[in-house]
Amino acid sequence: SLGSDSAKAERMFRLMDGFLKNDSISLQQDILRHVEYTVARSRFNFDDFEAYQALAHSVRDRLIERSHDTQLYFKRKDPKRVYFLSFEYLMGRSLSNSVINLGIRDQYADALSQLGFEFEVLAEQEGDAALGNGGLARLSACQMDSMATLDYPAWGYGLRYEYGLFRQVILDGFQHEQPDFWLNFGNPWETERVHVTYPVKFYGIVEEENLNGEKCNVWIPGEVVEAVAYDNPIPGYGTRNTITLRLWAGKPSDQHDMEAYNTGDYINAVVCRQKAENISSVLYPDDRSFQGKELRLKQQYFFVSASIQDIIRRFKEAHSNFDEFPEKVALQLNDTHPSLAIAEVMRVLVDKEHLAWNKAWDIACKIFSFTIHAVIAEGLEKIPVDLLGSLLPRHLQIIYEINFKFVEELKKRIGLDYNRLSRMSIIEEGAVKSIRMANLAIVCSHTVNGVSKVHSELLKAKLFKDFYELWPQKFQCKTNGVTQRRWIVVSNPSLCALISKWLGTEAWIRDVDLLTGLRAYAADPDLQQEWMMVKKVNKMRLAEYIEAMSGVKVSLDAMFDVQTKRIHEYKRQLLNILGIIHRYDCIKNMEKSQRSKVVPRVCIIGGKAAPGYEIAKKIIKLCHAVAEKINNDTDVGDLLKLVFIPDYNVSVAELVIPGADLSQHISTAGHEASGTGSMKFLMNGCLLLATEDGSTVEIVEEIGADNLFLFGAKIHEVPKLREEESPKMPLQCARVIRMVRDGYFGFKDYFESLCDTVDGGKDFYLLGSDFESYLEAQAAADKAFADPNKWTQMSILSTAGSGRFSSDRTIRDYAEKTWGIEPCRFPSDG
Ligand code: 6GP
Repeated sequence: SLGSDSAKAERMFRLMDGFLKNDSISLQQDILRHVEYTVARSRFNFDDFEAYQALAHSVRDRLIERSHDTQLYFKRKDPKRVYFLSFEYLMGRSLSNSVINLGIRDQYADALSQLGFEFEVLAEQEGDAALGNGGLARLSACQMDSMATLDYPAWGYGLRYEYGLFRQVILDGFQHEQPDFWLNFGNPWETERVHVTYPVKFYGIVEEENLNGEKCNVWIPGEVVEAVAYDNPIPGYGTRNTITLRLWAGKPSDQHDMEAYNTGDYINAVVCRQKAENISSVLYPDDRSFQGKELRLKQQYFFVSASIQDIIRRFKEAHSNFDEFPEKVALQLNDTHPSLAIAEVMRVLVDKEHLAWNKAWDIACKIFSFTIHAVIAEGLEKIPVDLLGSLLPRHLQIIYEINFKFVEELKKRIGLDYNRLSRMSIIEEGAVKSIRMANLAIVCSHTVNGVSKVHSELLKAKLFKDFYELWPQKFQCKTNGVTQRRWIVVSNPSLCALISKWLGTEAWIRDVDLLTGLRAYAADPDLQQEWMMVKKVNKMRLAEYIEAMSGVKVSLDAMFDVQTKRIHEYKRQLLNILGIIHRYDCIKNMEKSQRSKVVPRVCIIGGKAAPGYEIAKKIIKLCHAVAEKINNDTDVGDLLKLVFIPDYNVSVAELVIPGADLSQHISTAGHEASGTGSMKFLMNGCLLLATEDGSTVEIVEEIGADNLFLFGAKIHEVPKLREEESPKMPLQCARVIRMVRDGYFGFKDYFESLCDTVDGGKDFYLLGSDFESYLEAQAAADKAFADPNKWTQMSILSTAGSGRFSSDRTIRDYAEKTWGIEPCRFPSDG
């Protein structure tokens, strides 16, 4: 016998000879061991991909060790935890980020070189985990990194889609979508937890039963699907803490369908079960347009139900009284997608734990907080009542009950103002009676926040004015941030080294406010020289990539002008393209002698369009048609190039952002809730050309208006401009649209409806109105670029002022002001 638990632990520890070691020999041995026994290739014969797999597994071992320590420690300390519920995460690659956060990148690079491999080359073998669409999803990933680094006791929950965001393939200038079966080559980072599974119920009926004289609702489901956990470790930087992103996948359940098997229709029964597994198979590729689709709703409930069961199980391991629940649990709703969690918590507390309704509601109202990422009401999810009623009959009853009690309470507060009551109701009457998920989330959450100052103000003044007037104390602002670990340290190692050298410390990687220290050297010729060199190296990398992807050779002396983000009318990639046509037209019409004054440009556009978004797809095609014309015009040569970077994703962003001189964030004012791409460009010393929208307003506060190029209508001017009888259409703008309409770039008929959106009488996104001011801002950028020292100084000041836009700041703010949690750091020196 092994005797006591501690003796057992002691012996195991000895058997394992302590924990994994990080010296070069141990790392080499580990990698080879994984080549031989995990990848099952001979250690005398394996290629780069197999080397990457073995390397990833050896890193994973170290992550697992740390995550065990972290979880055990959390368990022992039992702090209040935050559970971050998000339907989407854009994690990208994990290898470089992991070894950097573990602090063993150099050791690995050394070990690999002794084995005859290069770290960077192997890192390129990794595919992206793209379980999300755009800003919201990448924000979740950045926030996980900050939660781990700041030692918060946090869990991320989400769905393990088998197909991530579609791959964008461009054929003849048109976008085509291809499935992203990212698991095809295995995913070395995740661990399947075969024992962590929960049944998730759908359909069926609700019956009233008598339980010890009390009425009680029992939901008899029509379908049960099993959710199984896949754990993904998230290592913090400069700490041993490693938290978990737990993603759920569908598995057939044993609980159901026994009947079918017994009646002999075996094959059909198996096929039917497979359908159930499909719940988690594919990510919806639309950001912000919702459709009341059953599968989408099933996905939402599936992930919410499994997560809540897991959270309650963990709570019950240490507690027996639900009064303590709000002291131990904070639940963060990342947009409306997970807001069924509210009804689910109520169902579990009332129907299963048999708490009184009011008591359960009181608890629910103390644990939920809600972040809104949308600007327009149309962007908010509404679920048809019929759909919800058939899929989740008990939840519909619960939501009706919540709404009934809310409206009764509201009548007492505001009287019988029926317009207002119907605006605020969780149920929307109308052609299709629906549930307003945002209203449900606001009614229950103790805190509601927008993602930038202007967005948070808009929520209070417009979108949720009624709620703000009722509960002003609920409304907060949490300006987004991004993690400097991924967006400087991982993606721009030369800049990282340069910053550390001039600041004399690496401490800014955890304490990003230290970046302001760079301000003192912004005019220093030595720093400027080195800063320019770093940019040059990154531009070289990007130029090579561009040539490989599109065959276009670009000059490193040109200004690299980048707009990469999802394609949306409100983000105005079309304004950018029309501006490029104008630039081309000007060069063509210029005296040859004047051309030497033109600042050469490489315009880079990238991003995906939702598969059903016709106008966005036409914008992509127009970009290619214009590029075709310009890039083949030898008369213009290096003065102007236009390239579209296909399949923009996290790993492409890591290459593009450090190589950009200028980046555009040119949404019609009042439409971008925050914008986080701009923050990544800013950190990398890229100058912004932007409208005063979303987080740009706060960037201006940090770096000053003379360090970026602002233009366009302001938020408060937009409604008035839209009301004008005939929209403003300056001559230059009319002229470039004419060129498109006349077939100058081909595809005349195809582009007609696209041109209509601008000069068809409505110009909803105000391209015409902002056009002249856009050109002026572009001219100012040209002028500044022509003075390299001035430009470099602005660039240094951009990085120096980017500290406020770290997700570390955002997460600390959430932890202190919203979640009420404290750091819980595993006691070790990292
Ligand atoms: C985006 C917003 O459009 C963007 O402005 C913001 O920076 C980002 O969220 C993070 O807050 N929204 C989405 O990606 C989305 O899908 C439902 O919203």
